[in-house]
Amino acid sequence: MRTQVCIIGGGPSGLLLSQLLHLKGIDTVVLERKSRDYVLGRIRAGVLEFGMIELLREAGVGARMDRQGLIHDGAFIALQNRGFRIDFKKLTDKQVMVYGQTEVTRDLYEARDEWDAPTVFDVRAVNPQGIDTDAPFVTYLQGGKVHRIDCDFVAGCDGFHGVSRAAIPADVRREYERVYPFGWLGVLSATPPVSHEIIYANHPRGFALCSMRNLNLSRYYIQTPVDDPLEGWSDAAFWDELKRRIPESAADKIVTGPSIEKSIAPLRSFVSEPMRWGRLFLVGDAAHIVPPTGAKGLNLAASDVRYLYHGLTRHYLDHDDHELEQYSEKALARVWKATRFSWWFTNIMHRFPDQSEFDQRMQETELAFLETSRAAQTVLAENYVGLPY
Ligand code: RFL
Ligand code: PHB
Repeated sequence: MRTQVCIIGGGPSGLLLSQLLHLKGIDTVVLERKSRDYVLGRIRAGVLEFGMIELLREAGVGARMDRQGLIHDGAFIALQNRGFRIDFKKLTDKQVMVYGQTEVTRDLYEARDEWDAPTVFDVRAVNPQGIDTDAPFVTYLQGGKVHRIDCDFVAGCDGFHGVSRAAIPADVRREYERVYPFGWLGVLSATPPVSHEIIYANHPRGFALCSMRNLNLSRYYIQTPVDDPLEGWSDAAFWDELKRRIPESAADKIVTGPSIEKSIAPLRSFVSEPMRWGRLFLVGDAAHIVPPTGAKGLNLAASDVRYLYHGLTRHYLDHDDHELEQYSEKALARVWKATRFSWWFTNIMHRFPDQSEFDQRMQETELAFLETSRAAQTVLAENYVGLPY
């Protein structure tokens, strides 16, 4: 088989890139290791930056999002029984939208159904080859047979555990990593959210987050030790712990219910450079991971997609490779800024096991400064709604 751009990974990055290129008449094939149902069953991100919202509209998949997504003008920072609000709208004139990654992915798969887009599920042993030549190709196993796709470019959209990043020679690649000594235990429940805006709670017992997917679906998280077994967390234990970490006014009115999904996610910051090697381009989690505190992971994937989509469009439609050549540099500049923001927000909101009294005072002072300084709040808001592309 032959295509113009072979896309490894059918998560949000791969699907959005394929959809945007299709609208410009550029052919793609998407190879996905799992089934469609498995991909749609993963509960992940919930907050879309305004830039991603616009990109989804441009891709022709914004209709349901515009009907069902919840526009948020701000968010709360809770400090035990006190707190303050960051008003994104007032400070930046921009807003974010709460619309789950699951829904974004569903909209993208449904859009693919309309043009019979080539998607190969349940692939094994995916191997990008010849990426430093003019004739790259990707081989994979399916149904016990080896298949080969010849292409002009390979887009590695296969997430943190994918194969694409490792196709860049080790002596070229530089990886930067910080692993945090805690995880997030997340629960999804079919209950009305406790607050109409997201609450980020700093508490001596650990961080907690109250979020949502829609007006009858809540998403809550609590910081847990990184090696905590999930089996130790009954629904009752989760709700008890969450209530202890959020302000009493919220704890008193929270509606609890059985968990529909419960999982623990480790927290890490990770950046791999460069994001391009020959004819291979890394996109999204394949190249970088941020802790979820700033809600940046999916949004960064979208900004990578946008840079690559513009580069490939210029290549095919205008025979101009300038943007493609700048892909890695441009994407990484934005990635590092979001990495900084997510690291900072994680540091000020969580309890670290080795936190000294000095570290604790610094954290309290960061929060006190944020509470009282309009400039500090503007910095947070500017990053939260999304830095310019
Ligand atoms: P994905 O979603 O991991 O998709 C990669 C796809 O590639 C497939 N794959 C392969 N396919 C073929 N061959 C191989 N060898 C393959 N290896 C893997 C996988 O099956 C998968 O389908 O990466 P992508 O597309 O770059 O998207 C990135 C986002 O999923 C991720 O950044 C966000 O979910 C991060 N994230 C959040 N981001 C936000 O912007 N806002 C949030 O509020 C937010 N909350 C979160 C999050 C991530 C979380 N977890 C569990 C990691 C909350 C959580 C709890
Ligand atoms: C979510 O709703 O899953 C969510 C919201 C905000 C975050 C992270 C996750 O910072």
